[in-house]
Amino acid sequence: MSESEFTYKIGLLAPSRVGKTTLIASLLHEGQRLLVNSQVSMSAADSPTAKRITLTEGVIRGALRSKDFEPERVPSTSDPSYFRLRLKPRTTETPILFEILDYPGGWLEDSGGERNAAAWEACQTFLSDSTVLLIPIDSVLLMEAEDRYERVLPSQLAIPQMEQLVRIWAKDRRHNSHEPALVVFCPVKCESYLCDNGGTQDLGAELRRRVSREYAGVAQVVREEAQHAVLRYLPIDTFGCVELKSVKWAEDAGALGGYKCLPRYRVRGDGIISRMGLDDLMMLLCRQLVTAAQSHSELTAQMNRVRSEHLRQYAELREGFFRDLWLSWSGRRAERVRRADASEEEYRMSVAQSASLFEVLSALSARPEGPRLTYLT
Ligand SMILES: Nc1nc2c(ncn2[C@@H]2O[C@H](COP(=O)(O)OP(=O)(O)OP(=O)(O)O)[C@@H](O)[C@H]2O)c(=O)[nH]1
Ligand SMILES: [Mg+2]
Repeated sequence: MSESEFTYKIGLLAPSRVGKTTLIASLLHEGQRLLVNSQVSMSAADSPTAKRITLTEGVIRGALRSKDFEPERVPSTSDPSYFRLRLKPRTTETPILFEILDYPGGWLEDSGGERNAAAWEACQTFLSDSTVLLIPIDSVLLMEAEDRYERVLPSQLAIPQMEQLVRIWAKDRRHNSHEPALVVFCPVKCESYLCDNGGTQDLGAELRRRVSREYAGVAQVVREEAQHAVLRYLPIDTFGCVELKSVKWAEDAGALGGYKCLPRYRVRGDGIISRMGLDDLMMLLCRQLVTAAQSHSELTAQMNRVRSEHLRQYAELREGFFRDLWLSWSGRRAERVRRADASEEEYRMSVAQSASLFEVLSALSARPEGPRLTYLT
């Protein structure tokens, strides 16, 4: 990681098996697709990230080869890991790094358990430091839990745990109210409830109603603690090529609420992934990230300007005949001038960085928002 790199943290908040890892792995693809023909490129910033993305993709593509998609064939995350994506303008050397922490969602449910309490602590620090919070939501669980199964929702969606973490996050945002703060509620696995990506029924309004109902407490916490935070709603298809065939509810003493939801999917067509909503997510992230990066770099530029002016004045300050003679003779004056020159150069560079970031911002936010993206009211 280079020193001038601006790192932007994106926090993901969801219990196990919702689709965090799949969502993160899909972001790189979408970023690259979105930036085709632009002055900006996106790539995996390190080899572990590249490896994790290709591994996840390989498993998913394999699972979509058969006629039926069996979710259990995709393994859960066992250890926390950082995904780092680099957004880089072609014209300058100043990239932005997107850092996303992926962790076993089970840790959110039981605070890391006995063995991983310390590691979970570190995950929570990362989450509360993140300017953007993504909340992936299991649409199948939410839409299929009727009648007697509805009571599993608060615990299986980990709503109380989420409210706690979101409160900490929102308090931190309030302390940094000059920075943008964004929460995106992202229903995933929603291919069978929306009709704009191969689905046959339109239950979009019902999905949204249920998200608003179940996550009302989470949204309330954000509004109480960080009034400037923006809450958006964006259903995402990371597969898009599957159709829910059936859902069974099995009694399971180990499952929160006593029942486990077991969905079965049919693979549509040739099982070619057809992502939807990720372009809007990428655009939202970039807009927020670059706005923050820009204000950060403008601030740095401003600080460098003040410092550079101060150093120049100091370098040129006349302090009386004998003192001036000593300053010149001892090389102190030359040293002051050197420092002022270096600082001026730093200032010029930080101004150039602001300009290049603005270039990225315009390239990315030129896209109009898609119809799936709305505000959570
Ligand atoms: N139908 C459908 N299935 C999905 C989608 N996204 C993920 N899945 C499946 O849901 C299961 C869980 O996805 P993961 O990405 O591993 O979930 P996770 O949140 O990382 O889970 P943990 O690692 O246990 O925390 C896997 O079988 C995925 O293939 C989606 O958009 N649609
Ligand atoms: Mg995972």
